[in-house]
Amino acid sequence: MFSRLLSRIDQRARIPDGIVLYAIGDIHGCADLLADAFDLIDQDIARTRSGRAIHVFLGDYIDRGPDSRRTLDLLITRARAHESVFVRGNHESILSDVLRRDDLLPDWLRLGGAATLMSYDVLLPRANPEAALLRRSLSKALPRAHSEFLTSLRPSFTCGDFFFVHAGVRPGVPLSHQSEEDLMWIREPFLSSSEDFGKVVVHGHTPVREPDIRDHRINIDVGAYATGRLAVLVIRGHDIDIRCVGRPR
Ligand SMILES: [Mn+2]
Repeated sequence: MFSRLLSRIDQRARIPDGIVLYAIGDIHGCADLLADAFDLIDQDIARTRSGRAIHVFLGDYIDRGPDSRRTLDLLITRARAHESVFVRGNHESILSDVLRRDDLLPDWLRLGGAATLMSYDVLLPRANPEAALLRRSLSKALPRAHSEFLTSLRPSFTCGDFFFVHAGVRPGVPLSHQSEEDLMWIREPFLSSSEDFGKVVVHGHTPVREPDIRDHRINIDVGAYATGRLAVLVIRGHDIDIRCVGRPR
């Protein structure tokens, strides 16, 4: 396992004393990297003997990468032993919709859904996959714990001065009035905005070469499925660390 301290910055923003928060961005079926991230977190917890540790996962657990099924297994297992918050990504949203209706299958496959089907041993015909048939096969192949996981996801999570979300927020709209669609999908005008959103927005969804840390937002999606790296953001009081597991750069 490789880990490297990329950044330690002090901001005015903080979380309440006694809490250490671990945030993980877009995993996209990279179960091995997720397991490495858990090792890193376990070492950190053992080393610092932290009081209350909260894991926050920023969504896009599935699709594109090789092992969506095992990723969900790891997340569900982790949550049994650790206080965990699971935010909904646009990929989980599409999968939930695909399980209910047939017209979104082409969209899902374009977004890497075929890798998820394969991880559940659902065969995808080479030409003209019939949506209704695939939907039934997938529903049958999906363990109950996984479908419950998909329905349990939340749009966002707030801790102290931080707002955790999959994609971002719409500038000009209070955090309490954001649409779920924006929280899961937005890129612009969020990414270019220099607005003070009221909290530091911690997000993924738009891959960056290195974690992007600014005063008003932090992007920790380093594109795991394409780069072989996964970032873990650690917040303690007003200290922020970012570490990466996986391939060294
Ligand atoms: Mn996304």
